Amino acid sequence: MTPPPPSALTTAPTATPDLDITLTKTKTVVKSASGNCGCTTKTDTADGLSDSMRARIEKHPCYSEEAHHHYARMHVAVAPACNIQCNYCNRKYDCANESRPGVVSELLTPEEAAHKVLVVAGKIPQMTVLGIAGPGDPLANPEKTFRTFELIAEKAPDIKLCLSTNGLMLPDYVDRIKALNVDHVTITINMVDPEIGAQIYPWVHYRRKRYRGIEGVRILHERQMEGLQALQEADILCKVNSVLIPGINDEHMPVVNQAIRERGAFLHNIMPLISAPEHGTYFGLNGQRGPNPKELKQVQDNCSGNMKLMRHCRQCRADAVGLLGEDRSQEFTKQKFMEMPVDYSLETRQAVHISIEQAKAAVAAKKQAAARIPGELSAKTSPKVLVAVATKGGGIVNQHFGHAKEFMIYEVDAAEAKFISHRKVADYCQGGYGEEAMLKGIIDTISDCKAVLASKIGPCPSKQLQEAGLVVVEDYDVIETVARRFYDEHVLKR
Ligand code: CLF
Ligand code: SF4
Repeated sequence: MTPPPPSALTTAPTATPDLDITLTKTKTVVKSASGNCGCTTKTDTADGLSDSMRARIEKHPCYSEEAHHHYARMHVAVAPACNIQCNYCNRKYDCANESRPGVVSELLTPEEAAHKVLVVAGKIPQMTVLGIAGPGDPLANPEKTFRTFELIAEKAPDIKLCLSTNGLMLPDYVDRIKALNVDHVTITINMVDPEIGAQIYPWVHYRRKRYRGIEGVRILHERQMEGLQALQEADILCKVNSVLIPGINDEHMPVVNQAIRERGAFLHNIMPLISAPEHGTYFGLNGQRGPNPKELKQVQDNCSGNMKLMRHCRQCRADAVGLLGEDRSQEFTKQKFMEMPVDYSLETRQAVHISIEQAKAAVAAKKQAAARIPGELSAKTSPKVLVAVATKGGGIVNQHFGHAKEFMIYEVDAAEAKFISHRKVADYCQGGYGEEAMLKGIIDTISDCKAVLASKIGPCPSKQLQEAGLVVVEDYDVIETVARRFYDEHVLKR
């Protein structure tokens, strides 16, 4: 098959992120002058990595922040059972570790899952990773999990296999994981002190016996540490997810961070507890709240000097499909994908990946060109400001303000523009009309930012954003470049 040209990616029906970086539309329209901002760039989140390590993560959207702008993942829900109880989980919903509670998955057999993966691999060629993350624990369902991996490894060898587990059964399966060439494993570790764990886990079911309270938590903790160590010895990349639960493990998180670092974890993903009474979880029903964005950032910052932190997690559902932050699972319900023909072509996929790599290189060059050499005004002395970015992916400001379902938040100073989080918002454009109530919610969500960067913003939201003290920037360029222009104009000149 003829490889598609890079430009074909901009119009592909797969909603491939807009990778048109010829940037002919580039223009900066600063509609207000009430803020600060700017930037320089850092070209890669994988700083300090060896080439071989970079090669292992460069197409994994969770392990590489840069990759998540370009590459997609999908999950298949083949693992319904679980062997522990977390106080933030209600099993009639997806696993809260790796999904949004309240979203029910359709369970698949390994054969159905393999068909789905091949269908999606044909329709979304930038999908590079297949993860099994629930809705229970994959290693409490080992035969279904490993059978699914076997089928996919056989039929789609270019897709990376990824596994997320609570760790209880991990030490028993590291050899099998290695043999299947699963190179990325996530363990959810919320504590290394069983006293704290006893507030999170009421029971653990281990080797045909149920252990309640701290006795069970001790087993879980020991098995998690043993599993982590074994992954390191087997040279399998391990990410640790930790659910941040205010008042329970927030002050404990640096200790968790240290323990996992010592045992070779590659990446730490500290993510907020999602808790609401309607989820029917113990925490939700008992008023345990999740952290606010400031609290989350504070804990992440406290741990960030020690190892790589993941800040772009979207807490996906167990049947997620698409780029992180976009949810295309409804396009691939069981009823739909079972009727879709498989159109998997390794050659086509490789051609698309080459195009993506070319686009990434072009973005990196633009970042490099915009890089500031810190002078008198260094990162230490220059003010840090937050900006909210509307993007469809590709590392580019390329989305209309009204179409954004989330904003990426960058922290900008004289040295760099650094991605720090994303914030979900209600879609402002409802059937072509802006909704006032939505706009108020959006402004509240990004009120601590100094600017909004979008490819287009209508006059009405623009006016209200300015009245709320935000600078409105219409531009179409690499995110760091736009942020840099803004910072120069509104921070340095002042
Ligand atoms: Fe899935 Fe998890 Fe693999 Fe990624 S998700 S199994 S490592 S392919 Fe990623 Fe989703 Fe966050 Fe998980 S954004 S919830 S970290
Ligand atoms: Fe739920 Fe996952 Fe915890 Fe099991 S490990 S109880 S599925 S959140």
